[in-house]
Amino acid sequence: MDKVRPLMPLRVRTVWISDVHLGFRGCSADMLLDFLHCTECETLYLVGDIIDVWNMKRGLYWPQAHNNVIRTILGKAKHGTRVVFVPGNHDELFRDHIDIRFGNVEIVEQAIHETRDGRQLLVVHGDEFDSVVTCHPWLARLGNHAYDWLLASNRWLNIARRRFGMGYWSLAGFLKRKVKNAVNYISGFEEAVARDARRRGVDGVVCGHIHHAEVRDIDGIAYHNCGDWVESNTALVERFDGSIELLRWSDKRAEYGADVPQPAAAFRKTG
Ligand SMILES: [Mn+2]
Repeated sequence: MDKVRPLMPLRVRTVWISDVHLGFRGCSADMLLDFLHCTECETLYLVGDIIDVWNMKRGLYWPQAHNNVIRTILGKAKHGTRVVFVPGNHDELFRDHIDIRFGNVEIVEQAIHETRDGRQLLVVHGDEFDSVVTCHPWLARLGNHAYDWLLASNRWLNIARRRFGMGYWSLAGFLKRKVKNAVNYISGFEEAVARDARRRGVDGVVCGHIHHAEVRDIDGIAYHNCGDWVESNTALVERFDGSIELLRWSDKRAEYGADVPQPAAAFRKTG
C-alpha cells in the first residue's frame, strides 16, 4: 500500500493501541501505518503485545511494513509525541526494562493517564487478570484477599516460567480456546478489570489483551479496551475535551486518508 497523505490529519490529545502483534503474519501493519500517518497526538500509549516475541521464536517473519511501524512510532517519539509503552505478555521481555527510556519511548509496567476533564485512567495490558477471570463467580464471594492472591500468584507463576525459559501460559487463554461460550469469558475479563480499577480508586481503565474492542460503563467504572490490529484494527482516542472514542480504522480511514485501496482480506488475517 502506498504511503497515505492525510487530507486532514486526525488531531487528538491521546491515542491508545494494543495487540499489534508485529512479527506475526496476521498483523495488519499496513492499516496501522495508514492510521499512524493520518494521526497526530500529544501522547501515544502502546498497551502491550506490540511485538509478538513468542511468534518470532517459532520462525522469523519480519516484512518491511513491520519495520516501518517501528520506525514510524520512533519517529513520532523523536518529534514531540510522548510515547509510553506498557508491555504485554507477548512482549514481556520488555518487562525486564521497566522504567527505562528506549529511543525516547518510556517503558512502564502500568500508567495512570489523566484525561483533559480530570479523570484518572489506569493503563494496563490486562494479562494479569487471566487468573481471576476463570474463577469469577465464586471469587466475588471469597473477597479481596483471594482476588489479590490470585493476581499475585499468576504474576509469580509467569515470572518462574520465564526464568525456566518457558513461554507465558494463560489459563484464561487456554480456556478461551476450549470454551465455546466466549461471551462469558469476555464479560468475566471486563468485570475483573473494572473491579481492580474500583479497588484502586481510579475512574476508569484502558487495557487490551482479549482482542475485543469496547467502551462501556461497568458500575461506574469507565472500561476501555483498545481491541487489536489483527482483526478489528481499532484504536482509542481522547479528544481535546477529554471524551474517549473507539475508532474502527477501516470505517474511518476514508475521512482522513487518501483513497487508497483496502488491503485484501486474505492479507490481513492468517491462521
Ligand atoms: Mn496479551
